[in-house]
Amino acid sequence: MATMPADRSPDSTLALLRSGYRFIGERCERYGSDIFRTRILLAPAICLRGRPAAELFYDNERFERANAMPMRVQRTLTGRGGVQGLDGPEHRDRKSMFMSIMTPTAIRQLGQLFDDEWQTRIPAWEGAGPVLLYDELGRLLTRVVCAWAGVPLPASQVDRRAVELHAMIEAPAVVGPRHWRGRLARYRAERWLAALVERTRAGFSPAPAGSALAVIAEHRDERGELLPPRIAAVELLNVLRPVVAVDQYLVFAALALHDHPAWRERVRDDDEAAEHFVQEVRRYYPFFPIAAARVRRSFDWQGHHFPRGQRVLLDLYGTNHHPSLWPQPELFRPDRFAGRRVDPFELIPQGGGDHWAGHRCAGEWITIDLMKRAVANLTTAMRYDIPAQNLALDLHRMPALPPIGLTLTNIRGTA
Ligand code: HEM
Ligand code: MYR
Repeated sequence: MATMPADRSPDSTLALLRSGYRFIGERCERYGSDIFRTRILLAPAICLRGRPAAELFYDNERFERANAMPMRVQRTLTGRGGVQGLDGPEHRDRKSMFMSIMTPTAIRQLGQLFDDEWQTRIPAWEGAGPVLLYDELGRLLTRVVCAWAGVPLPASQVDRRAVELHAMIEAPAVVGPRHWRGRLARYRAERWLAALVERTRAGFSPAPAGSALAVIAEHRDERGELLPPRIAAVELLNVLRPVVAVDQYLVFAALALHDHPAWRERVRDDDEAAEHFVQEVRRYYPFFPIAAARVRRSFDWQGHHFPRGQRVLLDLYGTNHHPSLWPQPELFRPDRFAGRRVDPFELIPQGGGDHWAGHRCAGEWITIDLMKRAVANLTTAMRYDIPAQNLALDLHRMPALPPIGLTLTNIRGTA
């Protein structure tokens, strides 16, 4: 057996929360190894990064997801009883429910709603003072995703639901009030959506055919049973929350356009350049740091032993920044995607492998589509200034955003 480098600390949970996105990468560099042993939440865990590691991690024969996510992540970000923690036939069934929502037509409809809403907002932004892009896009995406998903949302409720969805995204990896706000937000949002599912099933709040609400409320599992209302709420939130989370990538895209102004011209009329730009935003900027699984049954890999039940953490950020996959990984260079096949285990900001068979993100195509539309809107639908402000990314904080999330001023529509 090869010896696996090991962290000396009796427990590294706090170090992981404090180091943030570089926790695994820093240690891999220190140990000269893409695999090492540590202790997280008082139990042994194996950390991995790189292409072979990603391919291993997405092998369903070797890993499972039950009890893999720390409870603090389940109680805020993902919820409990949803697709993220399922395995085997149950996962296949639930995942196919999500994938059935992601048709090209549905993705186009969401994108059209997003563009329309963006156009509608421009006059309000023109008259306004500084516009905080993260908050503004959070509200915009909340309206758009609820309309698309068939979830009724009165105008008076938009702010509150947007704040709740943001709270869930910001909470999993922090301690203190921000974490507790995320827990409370999840509790409230699950109650709201479980009641909606019950009303929909009873015929009081009909959902448009094919909408996420209709698909989830009517879904029957492999035993022919409807999902319990609370689980249906968790799954509906697995659509609403991450669509709103795309706002972080949209802020990063705006930041990248600001830092690399030559790309403003290049993305404008060139779809391929826009595609490379968006892929580089997903690769370069930090968002979902780590995926977690447990060893399903013991095995050996590259001379290392993986004992049954052990937690394994795959460094998504670190794989996207791995020096052997990405020359000069700390440079933002969209051209690196020119002529490069996008490999399912190399570019993994939203997980790797296959969307249907594994846990790769169900919303990856939506994310890419919304990012392209936002880049087009930022470069063609309006002009704006970015006043002096602190735009440094804080890689110690998960999720990382510039401190006040990017402020635009002097917005003018071009229409
Ligand atoms: C799973 C990231 C947007 C729905 C995941 C995973 C990651 C991820 C890392 C887990 C992969 C794993 O466990 O191996 C992101 C990021 C997004 C995003 C960074 C950008 C904002 C979306 C969108 C949707 C979505 C827009 C839906 C409309 C899901 C679902 C899963 C998932 C349902 C669970 C899949 C499963 O367990 O099989 N996402 N996601 N995500 N994502 Fe996303
Ligand atoms: C979603 O809402 O599902 C997509 C985006 C969420 C990004 C959240 C980033 C911070 C997560 C820290 C989790 C640590 C996992 C071990």
